[in-house]
Amino acid sequence: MTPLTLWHNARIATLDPRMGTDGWGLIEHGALLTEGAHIAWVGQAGDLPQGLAPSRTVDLGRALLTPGLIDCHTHLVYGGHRAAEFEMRLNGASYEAIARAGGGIRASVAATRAASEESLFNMASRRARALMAEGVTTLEIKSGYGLSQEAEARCLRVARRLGRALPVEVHTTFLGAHAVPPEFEGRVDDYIDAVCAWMPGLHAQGLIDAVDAFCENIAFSPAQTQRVFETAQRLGLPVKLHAEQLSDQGGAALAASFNALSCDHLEHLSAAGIAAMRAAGTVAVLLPGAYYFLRETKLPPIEALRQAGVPMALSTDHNPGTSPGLSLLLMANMACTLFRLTPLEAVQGITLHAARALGLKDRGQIIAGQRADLVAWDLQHPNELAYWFGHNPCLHVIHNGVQRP
Ligand code: DI6
Ligand code: FE
Repeated sequence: MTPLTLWHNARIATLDPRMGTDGWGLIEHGALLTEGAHIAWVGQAGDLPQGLAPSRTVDLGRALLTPGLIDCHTHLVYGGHRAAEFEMRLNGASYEAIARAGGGIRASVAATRAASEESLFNMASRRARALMAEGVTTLEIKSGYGLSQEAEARCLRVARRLGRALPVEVHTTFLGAHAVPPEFEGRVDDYIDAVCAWMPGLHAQGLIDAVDAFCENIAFSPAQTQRVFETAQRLGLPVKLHAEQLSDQGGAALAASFNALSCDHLEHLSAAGIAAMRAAGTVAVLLPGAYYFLRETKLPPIEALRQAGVPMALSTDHNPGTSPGLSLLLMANMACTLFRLTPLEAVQGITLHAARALGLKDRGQIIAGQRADLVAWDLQHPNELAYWFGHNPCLHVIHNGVQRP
């Protein structure tokens, strides 16, 4: 039998709607038993099952315990940075104009191709550690700055290696259809052929958990996106989509027709897109960091998503062009201030709904049977997670039932 660990003297925000009526699922004098990597029992300390002999007992010192945070959309592996482009934008150039002139994503592609696997690993590892320091226990990482078979494989290998080297679970997403690399200039359909041709080999190497594309007027059309999705579907890989960020391309409805796990960005999402996502059970991933950094003014249709009951997740979208931030808590705060999410919605967005955006049902709440991914915070109430910013109240992180050093 796996030994039990008892974690006690905590206020626990379970996010279990069966506990209480406000959605937080708070347990005031909480205790929790973990068995290996899973939660075996959670409840009031006074209700602890009798006759158990935990092999270890940890006093959490009245900390607030929440599910581990999940960053479900990042582009963590890339070379260089684009501070000069930020400066150009502040001097009047638009993101689209810079992209069309060969800057933007392509500049990061050049820097990524020039970087060794070791240096990509070291840079991405520092970024992952910054996210983890704020309680991230599950992390999605996309490729998309290599854009050749070899460079995409290198980035995905780096992502896999991060998951082995660090106490965080990494989910990889193949985003070959992120931009057209220079060698395919003017031959966009040929590039899509290449992306589709690389996919089986990358998948056979165990490098892909999901497939994504950038469906946008400055990137790939719905018809090109569909070809990428058809290849993913043949390989049995789930899909997700950068959809409706800068314009309405009908990408969300297309993705929903492939039962996409998530559609991400969504500032220009239409009512038809919402209906399709709702019918398919597709999660809406909102990215306030990119909205903020591009100084967008068109808000995602939050109230319509809420009314439709489409789950809303939040993520950093960490990338060198449109969201160079590494704080998921800041995204929770911005989701409230910029998008008017409630603090409960914001916290669900970086836990429960972020798990669903990755197709994961075994985490995101503190319930018996779920993974023992937990964060102890120096906070009284979980609404403070969306309140403080520029300050890290994380005390301890428990990943797979083990407290991180
Ligand atoms: N949408 C984004 O916001 C990022 N990728 C995408 O498809 C931007 C990537 C970049 O500018 O480097
Ligand atoms: Fe993105």
